[in-house]
Order: sequence, then structure tokens, then C-alpha cells
Amino acid sequence: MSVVEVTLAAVVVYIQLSCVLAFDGEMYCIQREIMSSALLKETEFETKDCQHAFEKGERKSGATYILRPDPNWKLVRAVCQFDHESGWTVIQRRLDGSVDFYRGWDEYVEGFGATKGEYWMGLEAIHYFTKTNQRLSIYLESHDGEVRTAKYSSFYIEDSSTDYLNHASGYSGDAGDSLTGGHNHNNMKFTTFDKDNDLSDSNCAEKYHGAWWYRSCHSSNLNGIWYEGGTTSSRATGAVWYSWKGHNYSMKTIYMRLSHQP
Ligand SMILES: [Ca+2]
Repeated sequence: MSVVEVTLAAVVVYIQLSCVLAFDGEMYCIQREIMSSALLKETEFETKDCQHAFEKGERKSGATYILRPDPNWKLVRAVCQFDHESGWTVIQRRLDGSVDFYRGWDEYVEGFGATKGEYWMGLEAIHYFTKTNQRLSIYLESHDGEVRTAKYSSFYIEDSSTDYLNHASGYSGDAGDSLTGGHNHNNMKFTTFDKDNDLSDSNCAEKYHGAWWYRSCHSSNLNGIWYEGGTTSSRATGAVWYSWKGHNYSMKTIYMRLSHQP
């Protein structure tokens, strides 16, 4: 943070810059002008999340926004998507296999990738975004362009003391329920190849080349390997959504996104 004093006419204005280095390596700042007359004017309001941005009239779907999910926590960069009634905060995106998602615990906590391409926002950020009532929408697109969605009317993850315990409920959609059905990832801790919290004798993240709220092991593996063309003989190692395409198919495009419950 830096504070610059500028004299404009008879009024002293303090320009306060709050800058943050994002997980994708880019620096971004929010600027405030603080008037010496004790009036405080925010030149760029802090946007809590993409639903808040929507309520403020933002409609640039697919653009990157600077968000602060909690007043006591840091700024976060994320892609927002807008439809006619909601703003959606994108917490994970797969597009083309350009980013390696096989990463360890610390990177899954902090986030990785780039908001202009593929990224994982980070467990800590997802925890803060889901402290208020959120729903989860998972957009899935196959390699031949077919689209399905899985929606959960309630979704939150607990904090680091529980290893980000997952709570999802209220499925609807046409992709089938591979989060709370099947192996049921509800009420599970997050597991990476270097932190085994699953119920299997092996490490599910290592075995299936991903990172997820594994039980023993999975019906969904959206951080798995992105396979060109989708189909793989390497069972369950892809970006799998079992209830739609089974264990030997990896999705092409994935958006995991949050919005407030209506
Ligand atoms: Ca295990």
C-alpha cells in the first residue's frame, strides 16, 4: 500500500493505492481519494463478488473483475459471467489444457493459472466467497460441443482448519449429480497428491491425477488431466463428470461458478 499526497486547489487529496499481486502474477490496484475535509470518497467501489457487480449494472460477461469477498480479507481477481438475472463468479475454468492442474496443496490453497485462460481461484478464496449463501453452477462442454450443467442450490466450503470441507446440496440440471451422488463428495475434505485426506487406502489425487474433495475415490474429477479429444483409456484420470460421460471421458470446457441464492 502507498499513499501519495496531491494538492488540488485548496483541497488536499490523499490518493491511497491498495495493490495486490494476484495468483497469476499480475499486479492490480484499487484507488481511493481521501479528501482532507474528512469526506471520504471511493473513486472505485470495492466489488464484493460478481453478483454485486451485476447489481451495480456491470454486464461485461467474460471480463476480469477485482473483487473483495470479505471486508477483512484480500482482493481477488476473477472472471465474471452475467446472464439476464445473475452475476457468476468463476472459481475454476478449463478451456484448452494449457495449464497444468496437477499441483500440490499450497497451490490449491492459493490458486494458480491466469484469469485470461485456465485457472483455479484457490481454496482460501472459495471459502471466503462461500461464507454467504451461495449456489454453485457447473458448466460442462464436451469436445463435440454439447453442453450440460449441474447446479447446486447451496454450496460452501469450510476453512483451512477442516481442510476445506465441502458442503453441497440441492442438485438440479441435465449433467447428472456427480458431486453429491455416486461417490458423494459432500462432507469430504480436499485432497492433493501431497495431502491425503480421502478415505481410500491410496491417495486419490495421485491415483487419478487431480485434486478434489475425494471420498474413495470419485464421481467427478474436474481438476484432472485435460485430454485432447476427450476420450481416454486411462480410467478416471481426466476431467471427469461420471454421470454424463463416464470415467473414460475428459471434458473440454468447464466453468465452476458461484452466485447468491435468489
Ligand atoms: Ca487415502
